[in-house]
Amino acid sequence: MDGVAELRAKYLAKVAQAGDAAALEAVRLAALGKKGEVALMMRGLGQMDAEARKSAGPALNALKDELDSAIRARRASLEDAALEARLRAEWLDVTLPGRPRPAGTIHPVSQVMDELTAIFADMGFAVAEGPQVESDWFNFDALNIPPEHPARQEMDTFYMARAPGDNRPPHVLRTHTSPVQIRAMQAQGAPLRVIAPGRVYRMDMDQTHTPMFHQVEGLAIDRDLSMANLKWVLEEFCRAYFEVDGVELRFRASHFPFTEPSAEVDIRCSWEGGQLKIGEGESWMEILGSGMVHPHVLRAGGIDPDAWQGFAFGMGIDRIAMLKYGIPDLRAFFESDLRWLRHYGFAALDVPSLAGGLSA
Ligand code: 2NM
Repeated sequence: MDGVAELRAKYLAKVAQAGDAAALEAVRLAALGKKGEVALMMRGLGQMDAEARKSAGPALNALKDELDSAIRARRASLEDAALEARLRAEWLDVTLPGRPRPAGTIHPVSQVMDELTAIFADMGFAVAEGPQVESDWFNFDALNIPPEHPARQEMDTFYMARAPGDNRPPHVLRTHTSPVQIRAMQAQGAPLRVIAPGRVYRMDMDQTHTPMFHQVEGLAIDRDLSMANLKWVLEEFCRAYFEVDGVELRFRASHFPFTEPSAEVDIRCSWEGGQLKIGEGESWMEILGSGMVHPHVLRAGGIDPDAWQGFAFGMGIDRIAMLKYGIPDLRAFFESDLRWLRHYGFAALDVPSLAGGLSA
């Protein structure tokens, strides 16, 4: 039966030409599928006489087996070729050097905030945040700052506008982060340990002042807290932050409306050769304000001053960043000069931790 030879030649050629798995499958169905040409011929065997069937049957079976093997072989070689192409395309030279580090850096203020957070977290302080636009009650009254207090005068505070005819007291841009502490007292009650880092605003602009700067305040409330606990916390903080064991602090009596007694805290340092060294020398540098929280302030926070005491402190983040990292000019902090940021910025991947090194 010469049909077999023709089919064989036709389908072996098609198998060889099939360029991918889908084309090959189409060839397989056309030849060997239920309605394929080989199946049709096999069905034709029934109409043949016995003699013809005797030679045609085995020939068709042999053809079926041969085409089946050819298709399998072709499929295997197509798969090999596809894998080969993929390996060539996905080739990777693991000996290449690393990519250059990303252009962005962490601003010194952010770096120092992360350092502060790690140090105080280790002493059990959580981070609290609050709005930068505050009511005058949270920014002043709650902190025992009466309406006639000089800090309330227009010259220091940025006041928000009210709609014409609205005579309620205007909101302010917070002049310290203390309102966050009042909110924390009200929301969480006593005992409490929080720090409040963030932006604050005062109408002041010269060599050492910008109208927006960063402050961190700390507040601890518990039974039987005293200035001794305050002093230990501040010493621990300075030791960890400035990374020197021999820090020495000096407390000077002072006055703040929100604390009684109040103290300004100086750190022993030396300026020899114009270089600041913390913990040695004969100079003292003021670094923060502190005190025992005034009973009026505790009450504003919903805390009973006969049952609880609190200590609190506040310091300028920008200033302690300048001291630690040798940055000379405050105003450059907020100019977004890329050369300054590249020089004083920190790599995005070295996150400060007490275990891993704060500024390593
Ligand atoms: C300072 C100095 C002294 C202070 C007080 C409070 C509050 F809200 F808890 F009463 N927070 N921070 C405080 C005390 C801040 O900054 C120079």
